[in-house]
Amino acid sequence: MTLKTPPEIGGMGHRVKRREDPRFLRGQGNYVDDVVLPDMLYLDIVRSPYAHAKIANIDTSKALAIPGVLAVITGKDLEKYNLHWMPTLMSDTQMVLPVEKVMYQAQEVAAVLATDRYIAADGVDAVEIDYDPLPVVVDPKKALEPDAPVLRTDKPDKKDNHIWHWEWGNREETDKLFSEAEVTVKEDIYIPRIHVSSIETCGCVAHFDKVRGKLTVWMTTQAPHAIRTVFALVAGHVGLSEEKIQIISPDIGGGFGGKVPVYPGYVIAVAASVLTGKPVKWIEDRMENIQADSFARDYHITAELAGKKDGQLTALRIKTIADHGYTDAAANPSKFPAGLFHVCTGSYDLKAAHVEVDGVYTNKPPGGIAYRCSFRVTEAVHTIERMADLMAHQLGMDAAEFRLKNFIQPEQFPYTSALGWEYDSGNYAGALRLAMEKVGYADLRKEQIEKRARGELMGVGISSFTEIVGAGPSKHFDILGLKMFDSAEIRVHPTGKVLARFGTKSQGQGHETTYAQVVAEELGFPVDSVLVEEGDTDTAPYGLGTYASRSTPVAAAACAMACRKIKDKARKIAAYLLEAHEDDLEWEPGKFFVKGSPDRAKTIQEISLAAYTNHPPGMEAGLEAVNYYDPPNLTYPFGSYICVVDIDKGTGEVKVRRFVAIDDCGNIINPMIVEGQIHGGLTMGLGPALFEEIQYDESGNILQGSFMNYLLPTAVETPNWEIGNTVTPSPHHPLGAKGVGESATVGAPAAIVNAVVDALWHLGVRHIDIPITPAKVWKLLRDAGVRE
Ligand code: MCN
Ligand code: CUN
Repeated sequence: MTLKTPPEIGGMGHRVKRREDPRFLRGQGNYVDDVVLPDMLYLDIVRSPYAHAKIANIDTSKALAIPGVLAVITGKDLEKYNLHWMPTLMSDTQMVLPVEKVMYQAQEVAAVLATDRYIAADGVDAVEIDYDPLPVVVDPKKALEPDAPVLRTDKPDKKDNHIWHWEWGNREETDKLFSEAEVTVKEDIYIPRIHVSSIETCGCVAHFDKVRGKLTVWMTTQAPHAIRTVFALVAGHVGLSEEKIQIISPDIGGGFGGKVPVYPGYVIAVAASVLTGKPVKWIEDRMENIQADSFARDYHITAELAGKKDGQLTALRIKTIADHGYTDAAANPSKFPAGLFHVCTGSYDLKAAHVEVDGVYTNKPPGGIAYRCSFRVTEAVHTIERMADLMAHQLGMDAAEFRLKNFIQPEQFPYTSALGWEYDSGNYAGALRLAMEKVGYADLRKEQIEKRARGELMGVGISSFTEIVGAGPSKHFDILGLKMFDSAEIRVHPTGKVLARFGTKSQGQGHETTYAQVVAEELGFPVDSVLVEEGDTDTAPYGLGTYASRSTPVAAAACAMACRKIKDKARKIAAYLLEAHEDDLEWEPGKFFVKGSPDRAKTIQEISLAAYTNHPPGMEAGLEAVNYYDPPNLTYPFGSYICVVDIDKGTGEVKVRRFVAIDDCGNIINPMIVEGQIHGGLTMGLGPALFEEIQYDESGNILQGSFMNYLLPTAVETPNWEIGNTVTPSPHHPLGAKGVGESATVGAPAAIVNAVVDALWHLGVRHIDIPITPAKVWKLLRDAGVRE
């Protein structure tokens, strides 16, 4: 990309250092737990040891006897205000605190309010609860059997554990193509339950000012405005009205989707503050975070792919059972119960496809999206990239050659996929070819043949993914009815400095830097003179927040559009000051000048001052603009990843020797930030591929409830990421940019699995579910008769 602005201005394409980092590096960030208010009380939560049990009795007397414990809040207390249940983002219902029974291990059962955090914790230990255990359902397939205990007894009409059935695509045409197919492959793929492990856990400080009737909540949320509206809708009847609710999302220590949902702790803290009139702080500990907050994935997929003997793909058919835990609390756009799973045709030009998903209740924590994936796209990508590899291997074709044969070609864009998405732009072969060149693909294949002859296990795996981000166009995308636009409000001060506010909320992505770069690009103000603010609902314009890599596709677009309104007005002011006609003015970053006489110019700073001191008669004073951007389409970033693995025959350990990642997110605002996003994203793809999984035993006990047994990759396990990029601008985005925040996490796991299966294919291995642990590989090797 050619740069339009000089480094002193620092518009798009400049590697501007992150302006937020000095405060983070010096420990001067302002996170929710840094908020300390006078007379603040602390809340801690009593959690259920059982996965399914009736609550026979709650005895709070011993807890209340502890000096400093002020109250123990139970479901019965909230029931009086009809606040014991709340709606989920998918219009299901979720308990704030239970009145009758608990539905998963670690569920909130009661809350202790005390003068000190440690006293609150002592209070939690002293609450005595009698439970009558009930039969537990952990396996979603068993949950669907006719004799399975019905879990949601709170829903009088519910006679089973089936939540919804959703299907998409052309079933008849797909079935027909399958019946005519020369080759088909079929595989069961389980994508296990995993958990976001952001450095900062969830929490809030709720402060209800009884005199002013105003509720302020500092909260770890990715979507402050939507939360404000939800609070007003849910608690309007107890007097919380939207103009008197202020949600402040201060610095956030990682979101990754886990800070989209409303957790009971937030609601209880708010209720406790409304009741006492004092500020109440609630901060989860690490184990509460991993055991009770929203999970990701947990998709049991059966996929089939059809094609011809020459390798031409024709059709895809998928059936999925989605384990949602005890309530469907996924944070999907309302119309899409399985998120954007129907982007599962990926980068391939298929004739038809059909996908079915059934949502199921089990005795597990609720959720269904979080972990750096815009609404089930990781599941979709994993499935199609595994299936494509399976088909290539089955046909004895090279996996790269097979992909190149089936890719949607550059001239086919805008391309309508077999499942109805309109892909905006792409050059899939370009990205794959670059990755092959960078990794030295042909040589690796030779090396593999030699090694195999020597009995060594080496594999090369490809993932050529298509992402779908930037929700979304209002005709299809809403959350609880709120259309998924986003916003920018830009004010230029008289001295030529800028305040820019957004409806999104950075959790580490660097918005304070990149949005300033967009302002610099559009208006020529140096990045350093642009202050970016987000996350305070009293000041920021209404927006739907940051998740699904939507900030660049939606809010950065709003920023560009608002800047263009300002520029139109600036041009008029400049024309007035220069006594020239508007049409005779030309723009170069930072100034307007009269065509042909470059020294007759007015800088944007001079124009800013004039907007308040010497503006044209009849024109409104000031220089500011707001834009609410409704994107015409989503953006479809893509990439090709190639992973090389070596497998230890003795231990079954998989070593990622090389990993080349070529990404394309259209035009780039800040290459350094994008590289950081990809490095982090790749590591969050490596984790689920090799280490991370949350399992439950038959009684519903969580088996990976702490970092002792939930493995996260550290620097030791993480390979050297070799990254690169191509640039295929988005034709509909004002800056030509696409989102990038999740691409690497979405695309990486399939490359790793494909590499491992490639290394073991000759031993009869066809598929391995993630995480690919040494134990799984060791067993496959021993079953295949491989000796150390
Ligand atoms: N960017 C850019 N040029 C582009 C695209 C993006 O310079 N063409 C920059 C953006 O301006 C922004 C960053 O890259 O500074 C990410 O942009 P984008 O892809 O629009 O994603 P969001 O800002 O909406 O961030 C959300 C995304 C998601 S959904 C998860 S999950 C995730 C991710 O970001 N969570 C993160 N990356 C994270 N990074 C950190 N540090 N912490 C998290 O919680
Ligand atoms: Cu679902 S992880 Mo990101 O969309 O916040």
